[in-house]
Amino acid sequence: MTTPNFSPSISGLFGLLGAEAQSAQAAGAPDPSLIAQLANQLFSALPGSASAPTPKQPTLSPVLAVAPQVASPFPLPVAPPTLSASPLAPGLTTPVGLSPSANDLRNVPSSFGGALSLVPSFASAPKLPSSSGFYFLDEASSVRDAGKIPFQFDSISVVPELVEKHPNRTPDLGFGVARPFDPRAIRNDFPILREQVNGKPLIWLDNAATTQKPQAVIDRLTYFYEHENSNIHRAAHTLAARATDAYEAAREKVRGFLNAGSVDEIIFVRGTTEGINLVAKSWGAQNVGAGDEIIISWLEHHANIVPWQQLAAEKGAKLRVAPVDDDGQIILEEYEKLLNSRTKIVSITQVSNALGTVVPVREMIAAAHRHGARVLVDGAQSVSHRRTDVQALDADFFVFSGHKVFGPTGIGVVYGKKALLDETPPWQGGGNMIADVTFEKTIYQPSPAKFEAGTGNIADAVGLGAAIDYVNSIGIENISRYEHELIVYATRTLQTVPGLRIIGTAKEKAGVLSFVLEGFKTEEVGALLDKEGIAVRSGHHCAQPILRRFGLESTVRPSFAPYTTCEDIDALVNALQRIKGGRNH
Ligand code: 7TS
Repeated sequence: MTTPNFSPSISGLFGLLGAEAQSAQAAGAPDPSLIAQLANQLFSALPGSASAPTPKQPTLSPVLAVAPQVASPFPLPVAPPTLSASPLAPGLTTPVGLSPSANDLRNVPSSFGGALSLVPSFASAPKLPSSSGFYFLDEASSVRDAGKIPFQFDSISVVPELVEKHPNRTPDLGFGVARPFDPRAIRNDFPILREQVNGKPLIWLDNAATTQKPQAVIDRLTYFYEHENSNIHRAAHTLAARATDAYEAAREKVRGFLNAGSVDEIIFVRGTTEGINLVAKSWGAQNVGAGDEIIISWLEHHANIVPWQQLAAEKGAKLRVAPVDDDGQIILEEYEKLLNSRTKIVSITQVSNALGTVVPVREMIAAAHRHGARVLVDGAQSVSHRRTDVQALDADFFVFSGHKVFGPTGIGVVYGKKALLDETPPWQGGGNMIADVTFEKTIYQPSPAKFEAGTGNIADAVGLGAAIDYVNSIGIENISRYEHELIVYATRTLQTVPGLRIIGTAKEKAGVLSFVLEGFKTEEVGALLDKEGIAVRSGHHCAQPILRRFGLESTVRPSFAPYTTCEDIDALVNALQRIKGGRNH
């Protein structure tokens, strides 16, 4: 076993605890009292306690520093462990190999303030029985999630940001930690993941195109059609009331999910594409004129290029494009140079669907606002990976698709600031959006009805509400944290495939990796992987300009979700090794 390279203060702690813990591990299930004792020793050494050796520098979780505990069935050449650990879980860490249960941790003192996260090192130990779990201890030092913790852990970390955020006992820590985070349990929620494809178990790595649907969403749709189905708002009968209640309850769930100020700011549309078109063709048509400028970036999906191009052509306005560097990150200084008093709107993605780059939209919005421009954020690739707070971002418009966040297809959302929506004319006219119609004149409803002409996608809006409940039950922060580790793991292991080049090397990435494989067309790689039951997207991902920026017409793109496991990534890497090896022979 490789010895983790811990900082001196922590290696002292390991010296204290490591031998016992590791021998317990070697002997099989560790003695619960030993675990409690170890945990007590660990926590008595916390900064702030009398005997604590105060760490000189924040100690990183050894997430990437620990050798695999269980031999991989795949002969996967893994890069030597390094201490480039995730900064997400700083704090004290236990020795490797602990397998605590809820009861074992009952005696942990609460001097640290009430939040403890048990973080297994799944990234470095992909064959552990489970991959992740976050548990929180309350002030009384009992584990909130009663019962055995069914995982083996490589580390236990006190998470300072949680302690700060939740200094007092908080029944719900604010982001739904109702159940342990376990990708395998999450996977079981998705019936389609039990499918066989070409005689192999399906490995779904095309989440950026669409996510799979949990049973809870499927059941909610069925329930709607079995018990609630009606058109909404119009008829005064029981089912109309049920359908209307369900639809409006979904709107409230979306409001909470985005942290919008009011449900009046939430408009249901078909998806991101329709949402951007709505803004371009209503707000844009009203506010963009000849000589005005619209800014997008090189990272955009075609859905965030074409509607603006059309608007610019129609109005005699100019489309300007913020460039990216060789890592695929927007060059902020160049972006700022594009802003001026003629800039009417900036429309930018929060996460690139082709490269996975996370875009610093908050800073870009602030800069645009300094020049009096409005900003639309395309959240299609961000909402399922990180918390969205439209008020904190100060976004003027924010759009996303339900199907990319475990909801149904055909439903999406436009968030718009209320004052803006009040001034914006409707896009489409028809039923549902009017207050009064004569042949001379129509008076419109206020937002959101003003923008929801005709019978909307009622059932799927309700399904999206169920998807949001589902995400909340896992906790979006838990998802972000886990997927960060997955990306780190996938980046490292994919690079072991000879001739594989990752496209897009931004510092911060979410959900997506893109690559090309020397000697193979991307569609060939996609087809060969499909034979192994592995679904990835190969092609231009509807983002041709950014791929051409890298001299490419297409890439292979695996993309991740909380049900993705390190085994899925291993299977991908092994299949690629075989594909490459086969061609070499
Ligand atoms: N914006 C971004 C950033 C996207 O990734 C997508 C879809 C859209 C807009 C359009 O969303 P829609 O739901 O209206 O189609 N992206 C992808 C993809 O990457 N592969 O398939 C669809």
